[in-house]
Amino acid sequence: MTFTLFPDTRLTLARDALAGLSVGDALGSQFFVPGRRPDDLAAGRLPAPPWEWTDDTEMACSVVAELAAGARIDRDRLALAFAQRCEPYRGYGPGAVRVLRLIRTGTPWPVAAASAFDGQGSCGNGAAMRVAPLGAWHADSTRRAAEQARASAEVTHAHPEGVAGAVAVAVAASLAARARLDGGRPEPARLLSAVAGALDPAGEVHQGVRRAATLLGRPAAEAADALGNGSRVTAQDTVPFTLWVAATLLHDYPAAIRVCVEAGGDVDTTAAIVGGIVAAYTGVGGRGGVPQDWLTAREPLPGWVTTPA
Ligand code: F2R
Ligand code: MG
Repeated sequence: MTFTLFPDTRLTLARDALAGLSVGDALGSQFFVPGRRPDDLAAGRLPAPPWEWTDDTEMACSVVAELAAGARIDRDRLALAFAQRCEPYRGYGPGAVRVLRLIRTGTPWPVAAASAFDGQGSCGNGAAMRVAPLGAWHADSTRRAAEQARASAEVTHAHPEGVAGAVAVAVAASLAARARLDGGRPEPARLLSAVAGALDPAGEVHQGVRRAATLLGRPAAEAADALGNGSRVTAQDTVPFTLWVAATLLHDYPAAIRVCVEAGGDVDTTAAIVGGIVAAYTGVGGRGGVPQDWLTAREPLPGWVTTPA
C-alpha cells in the first residue's frame, strides 16, 4: 500500500522518536553514576532530575533540525552542524571529537571521516545512535530511510560497519513508524528480517541482526551475551542487541529501556537507539509510550530544535 505522508506528520513522527531517543540517552547515562543500580529502575525508583542528555541527543537534534529545514540530508550542512554544535563535555567518542574538530577547522568531511582510526574510518556506534528520528521521518519508505541514513552516517563514519549500523536502525524506525500509522504491530522476526534485508550480507552488523532473530524469545541476558551490549562502543557490538530489544518490546517503552539498563555496557547509547525506535511506534505518553514524568525529568532539548527560527 502506498500513501501520502504530509510534512507535519513526518515531523511529529521524528519528534516522537527524538523524545524516546533523548529520554533513553539521558536516563541510561544516569547508570554510569556510581551507586546507581538497575534494580532501582525495575522497582520504580527513578534517579533525581535533571537527567542530562549526551552526544547521542545532541547529534540527533541536528539530524531532526536538518530534516525540518530541508526534508533531506545535505551532507555538507549536516557535517558543519555536527561540528559547530559539538559540546565536547557531552561524552563524545574520541574519534568523533577529532573528526568534528577537523571539520570545524576547515577539513572537508570526506577527508576528516576517512582519516579516523588510521585510515579505517570509524565503526563506532555514533552514526546509529542518532538516526532513529530520520527513520521515523521516512515511515513511507524503508529504501529512502536506508539511503538517507547512509548519507547522515558518512559525514563522520567512513567504516562500512559504522554506516551499516545507521542503516539498520533507520530501517527499524521506519518500519516502527509505519506500523504505528497502519495500526498494527510487526512480528519481531519479520522486523529483523526486513532490517537484515537492507544490509550487505557480508557485513558483521548484518550477521548480528540475523543472529538476533535466532534469539527471539530467549532471556535478554542471553541475547546480550551472544550479541554484545555495546561495551566495545562499535556498531557491530551494539546494533544487533538493540534491534533484538526493540523488536521484542516495540509496544512497551519503559520495559524496553529497563532491559537496556539491566544489560549494562554502553547504556546511554543502547537506550537511545532502542528508545528512538520504540517511541516511533508508541509515541509519547499513553499506554506503552514514553512516560510523561520521564520526559519531564530529562534536561530540556536545545531551543534550536524545539523552536527553530
Ligand atoms: N564515549 C562514549 N562512551 C564511553 C564513556 C561512557 C560513560 N559516559 C562512562 O563514563 O563510562 N560514548 C559516546 O561514544 C559512542 C559514539 O561513538 P562514535 O561517535 O562512533 O565515536 P568514535 O570514537 O568514532 O567510535 C567509538 C569507539 O568505537 C571504537 N572504534 C571505532 N572505529 C574503530 C575502528 N576502525 N577500529 C577499532 N575500534 C574502533 C573505538 O573504541 C572508539 O572509541 C556513543 O556511545 C556515545 O555516547
Ligand atoms: Mg552518549
